Amino acid sequence: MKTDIVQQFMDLGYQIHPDALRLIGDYAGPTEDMVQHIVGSLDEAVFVISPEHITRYIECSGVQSDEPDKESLHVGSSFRVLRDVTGTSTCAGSYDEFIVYFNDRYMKLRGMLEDRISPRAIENVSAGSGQDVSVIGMVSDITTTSKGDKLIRVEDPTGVVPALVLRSKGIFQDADKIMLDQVIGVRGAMTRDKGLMIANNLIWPDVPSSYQPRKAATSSLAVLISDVHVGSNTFLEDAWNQFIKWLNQEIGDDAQKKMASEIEYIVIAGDLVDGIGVYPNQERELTIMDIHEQYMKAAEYLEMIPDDITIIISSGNHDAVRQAEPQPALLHDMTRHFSSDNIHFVGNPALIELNGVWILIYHGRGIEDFVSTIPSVSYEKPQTAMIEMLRCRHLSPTYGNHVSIAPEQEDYLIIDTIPDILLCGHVHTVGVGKYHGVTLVNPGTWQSQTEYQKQKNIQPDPGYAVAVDLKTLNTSLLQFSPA
Ligand code: D5M
Ligand code: ZN
Ligand code: FE
Repeated sequence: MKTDIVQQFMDLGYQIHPDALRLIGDYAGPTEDMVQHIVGSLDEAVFVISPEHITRYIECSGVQSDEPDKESLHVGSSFRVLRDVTGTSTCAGSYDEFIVYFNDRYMKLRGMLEDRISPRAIENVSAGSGQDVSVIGMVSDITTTSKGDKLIRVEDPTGVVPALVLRSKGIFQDADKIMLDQVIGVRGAMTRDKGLMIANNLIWPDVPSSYQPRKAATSSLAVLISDVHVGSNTFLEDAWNQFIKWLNQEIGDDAQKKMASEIEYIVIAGDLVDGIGVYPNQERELTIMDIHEQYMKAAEYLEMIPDDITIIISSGNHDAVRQAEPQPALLHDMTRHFSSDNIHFVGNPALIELNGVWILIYHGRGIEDFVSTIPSVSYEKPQTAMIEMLRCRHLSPTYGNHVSIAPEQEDYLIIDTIPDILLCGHVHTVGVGKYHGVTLVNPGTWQSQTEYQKQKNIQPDPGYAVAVDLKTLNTSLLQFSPA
């Protein structure tokens, strides 16, 4: 049956990318309309079936009928790690590695854009005249001209073209959202003499608005938290203890206790402890001065959580792993302090599956770049940054600003497959939202305002947790204050 699909593509004149072949081979769902569906969505100039085409088909299939395909729904309780850099890092930081890294980023994001745009190689457009052309490139520079227009430099492996977004055009408001080093599609007209493109369309890789999230077959709750910062003198131990009591059904009304009894998972999006030497003079703000003792204290707290709750912990910039992203999971040297076998450590980012629902966990340093670049994105509403991540299909597009990125052989910060929930932390503010079917959650922190945040006027939202019903993807915001 699988060879049949491959043959059908070839009969229609298409080639199949080796990774796409592998995906077809691995896919166990219904395939009757696969060829027709994929070919029908392709632009005329596309001759290669890419892995993205197959993934998109798999993601959309089975959910287009009114009744979800029962077999595709997950029954029972399960946790799986789907994607994580932990244990696979190859990076040493050489120049060649940067080329491989950026090439991987370009090719993957280009694959996502090719359905909607038929690009020309940039070396072939720069000499052109007035006609409409499309390119897909990485944004290497953004400037504002003296007339107030935006000039962006777009690069592909063959060349560079400057594209002008005129202030008078409707697309200008989107030009404000372009991130340096993101991959973008530009459609426009080449000027006759200057090798300049006048942009008419800007196209983001994005998540299709028709995206239908996966859902669990039965009701179960995942509680999402972040930035616990155990060991800091601003860690809110009293509020945290209330949270633990609620998990143990020791406090709350009947409905709140029932809710606690339905929790299957707790996911922590990084900064479990405050760490040591993360910023200058940090020791003045610590109650636990030793990193091992911080993790031992954290383990003590987590051991108070009922055993039947599975806990997944991702790394953050205060944790004892390399700072450059992607960050691996905590090493044995620290995880040995946790004796419960219901605790799992994953990297940052990490894509996990809980009862059939895919959750992309990213601590969220990239939010700092989105806030400093895009005027409409703010710390007060972290979900506004998370929407831009999904539009760019990248968690942290800009190289060398707030986020230090390690050049792995592939770009782990790309949002390759669309998650059903995007969970971030780091900025210590609460934000919950939906974008094109994806649930966005930033559950704030368990740390009150620090000295640094006071100076910068950062107002944290402490003591929050977000519960998600994995069957409906409905969220509830919970707040815990000292008893
Ligand atoms: O960062 C929590 C928030 O505070 C996040 O918005 C960054 C900001 N922050 C905190 N400390 C610093 C320093 N030293 N430099 C820059 N920004 C900072 P978290 O990493 O969770 O502590
Ligand atoms: Zn934090
Ligand atoms: Fe952080």
